[in-house]
Parts: sequence; structure tokens; C-alpha cells
Amino acid sequence: MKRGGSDDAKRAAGESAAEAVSDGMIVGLGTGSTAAHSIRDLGRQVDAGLDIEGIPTSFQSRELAREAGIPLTTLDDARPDVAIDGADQVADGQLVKGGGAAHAREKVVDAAADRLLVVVDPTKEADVLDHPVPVETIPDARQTVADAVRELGGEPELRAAERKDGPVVTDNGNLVLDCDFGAIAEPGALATDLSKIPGVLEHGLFIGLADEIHCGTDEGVRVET
Ligand code: ABF
Repeated sequence: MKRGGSDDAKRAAGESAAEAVSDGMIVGLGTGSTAAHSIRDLGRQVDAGLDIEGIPTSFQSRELAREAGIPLTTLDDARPDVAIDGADQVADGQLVKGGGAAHAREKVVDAAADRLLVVVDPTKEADVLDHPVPVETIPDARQTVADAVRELGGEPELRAAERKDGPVVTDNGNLVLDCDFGAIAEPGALATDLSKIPGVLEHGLFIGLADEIHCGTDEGVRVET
């Protein structure tokens, strides 16, 4: 899905982060149109002799990595030296992710990596996180999780599939509630509260995980650590 800034800006960010990968590394492969540029770039480097293995964060990134010719492994056998992943919003190094409904596996892979490089364009940057937070919910808990989100001050909305009637179903067989909290004053506290709700598999607040933000623009890339 294409969202956010220009494809040139996304490519600049994706390729900038891919430069951090070197021979022998295990690489977490993120989801979305910006991380896809990193995967394609790494595929070209593998063609030229780079020796790496990838751990995909979603069905989408696994398919793209296979097309790009990147050998794959899993968390059963390896841990990522570095993960490269996109985001829906970035503020002060904290992230909202989950626009692609892949945030549960993304968080597992990104958190397991020694370093997480986040690839974005300027449309993703904000002073305060106010993007709705995706909450992956087991189907039977959809209403009870929605009630708990309202008690936390959020407005939940079941994510609908774009191309067919019915809800989005994640790679894990679950549903996604997009939860609008307005401006999130304390993302860390909200992340803790959301994690405590029974039936929540994972939410899209990524707190304290990002090591570098590579923000691509049409003129170049800003890297913040
Ligand atoms: C994944 O893809 C998500 O966590 C995030 O929501 C989205 C970013 O996609 P894009 O780079 O296409 O905006 O990383």
C-alpha cells in the first residue's frame, strides 16, 4: 500500500538504512512501502555477493525477500543483528506502527534485534504521537477490548478490509482495532496499559526500541540517533 511521502523520499530512507548491513549479518526485514526499498536494495547487494540472512516481519516482507533472493532464517535459529522497519508516526524516537496490521511480528523481530533502524519520510514525523494506535485483538475479545480502550480514553474502530466486505484479519488470524487517543501525552504509560488488557495480542506503540531514525526527503536523508 502506498501512503505518506514521495516514493523517492521512501527509497532514500530505505537505501540509507540498508547501508548499515554488512557481511555475515542477520537482518530483520520490516513491512510497508519504505522498508520494501531496503529489502530490494539488500536483494541487489546479495546478488553482488553480500552474505546475509533475513528474518521477515510479515507475509508481505517474506514474499518480497524471496523475490529479491535474500536467504531467510527464523527466530528459532538466529537473532537479528539489525532490523530495518517502517512506521506510521515518529515522535521523540517513539513510534506508532501497525498500518499494515503486522505490528505483532514486527515488534517481536524488532525487539529481538541488536539495533532497530526506522525508515520514514517527513510526513511521518510529529512533535507528539497522535496517530490512532492499532491494537491486535483475538476475535472473541473484540468487544471487551473495545470497552477497555474506551476506559483508557480511546475511541476504537474495527479495521475494515479495503478490497472485500468484512474486517482486516492479521497474519495471526486476529482483528485490529484502530484506537484514537488524540495527542498521547505519555506513550510509555499507554503502552503498558494496553498490554495489560486481556485479549490484546499486541499494540502498535513501540517505546524505547528505535536506535536510529532514517528520514528520507527528496533532497537526502537525515539520520537521528
Ligand atoms: C509497517 O508498515 C508498519 O508498522 C507501518 O505501519 C507501515 C509503514 O508503511 P509505509 O512505509 O508504507 O508507510 O512498517
